[in-house]
Amino acid sequence: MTRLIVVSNRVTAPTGAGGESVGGLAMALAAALREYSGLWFGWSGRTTPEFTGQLTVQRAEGVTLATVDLEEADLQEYYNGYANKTLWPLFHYRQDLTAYDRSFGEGYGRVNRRFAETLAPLIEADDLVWIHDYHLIPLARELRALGVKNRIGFFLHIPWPAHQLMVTLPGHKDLVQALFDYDLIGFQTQEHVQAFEEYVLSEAGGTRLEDGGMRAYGRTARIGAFPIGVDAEDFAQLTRSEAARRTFDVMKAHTAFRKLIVGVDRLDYSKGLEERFAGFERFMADNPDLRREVLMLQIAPLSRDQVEAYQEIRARLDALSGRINGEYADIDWTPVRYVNKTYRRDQLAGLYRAAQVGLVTPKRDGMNLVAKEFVAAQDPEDPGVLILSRFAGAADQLRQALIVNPNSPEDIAEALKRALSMDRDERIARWKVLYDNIVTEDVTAWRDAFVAALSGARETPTPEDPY
Ligand code: ADQ
Repeated sequence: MTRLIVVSNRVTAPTGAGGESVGGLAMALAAALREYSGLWFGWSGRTTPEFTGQLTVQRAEGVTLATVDLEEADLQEYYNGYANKTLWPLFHYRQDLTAYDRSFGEGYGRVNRRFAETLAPLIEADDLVWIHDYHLIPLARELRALGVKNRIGFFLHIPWPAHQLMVTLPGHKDLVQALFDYDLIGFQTQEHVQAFEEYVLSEAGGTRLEDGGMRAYGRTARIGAFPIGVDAEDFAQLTRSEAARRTFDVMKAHTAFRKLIVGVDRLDYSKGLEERFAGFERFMADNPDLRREVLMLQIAPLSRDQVEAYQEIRARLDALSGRINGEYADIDWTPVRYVNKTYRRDQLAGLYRAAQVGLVTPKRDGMNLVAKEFVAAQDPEDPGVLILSRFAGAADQLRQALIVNPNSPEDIAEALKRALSMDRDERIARWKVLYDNIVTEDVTAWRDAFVAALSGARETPTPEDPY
């Protein structure tokens, strides 16, 4: 039987439906792995003084996890460095925050080699190998160098940037060339596919093939858009859980039945949180009569807090939320509730359900699963309204949301006003289409589409393309 081997930077033990939420990628992968006998390989999250390549293997919730520890220098250069100070900001259009430190590139190459050396002995002849995200772009190349001939697919969870931005990265050619050691390269949206193809056509002298593939650097790879989804029906079901109901009741009591606007994001500069706060502030300034009827709850757990840019955005958001409350709060009402905590999935479901508006306004986002979770959690008889950035990959599918430009506080303020006054018929009509979409294009559909494309890739190896 064909096994599936999933590889991602970080392996996090999946938990039950009501357990601690561990981020979009982890939830999606756990769901994918449960149905295949296979394993999930990646970093343990721990560091050791020296890299040993020692594997830790464990079973959790029907999934086999194989992890390896990294050195402190690996963590600094590969994870905090090349992944999160170079590729993440650049791919999210923040050239101003992008660091081009050569040692980061070296650490990135080293960790990908170490991953390959530890993983290669675990791979059996018929296994499909599915590698995830920007941390591991060169992994297929390293595996090929060790003789691995299996089908290997890559999925990028974040945007692929426009050609003109990509070429600002020193070493961009090498990075793209490394992608051609995969049989299948998957992106979140058609826009990312096009940006990638444009790069390959103009920078690598590549050609488009009739079957949706491309040829470049003497290799052929299939390329496609595979928009990731959520476990929509399961998430909808969670709203009926005990914890969700309790959270719902607490929110209703604490908001004193004011209308609740909710945002849930990792604290990250790509999520547009400053502009979102500014948009809410503008709404308050423009609508003195509506002001005291609403309350905004922004949940933003800290992430990557060893990276300076994340410390800076945190300080700015602390100041901004304080300023808005200082200006508008009263003895019995605080307009902004800003919380840096992580919640369980069932609690989040209850929170989303208690909200009249879901405010999802990233400046750039590969997909954005929060938008889909918000839709999943709504009451079909009385759903809330989703306000969604046009720069989230999810905007391609969720067209019945109120689509905004996240750079414009005025745009956000107007959408808030419209959402808060939208009548029930319109809310239901919009929500129905959104819900149908997230149920049809859920996480299982995503996995099946990718795995089917990977299985079908390279049906007939040629002498020029032996693997
Ligand atoms: P992220 O940038 O992490 O993911 P997103 O897709 O929104 O963004 O996923 C975040 C996940 O974390 C959601 O499942 C959410 O419920 C959870 N989460 C956020 N805040 C939380 C909190 N306070 N408590 C508990 N859970 C919380 C990356 C890309 C995205 C892409 C995903 C999946 O940046 O664009 O959609 O991968 O491909």
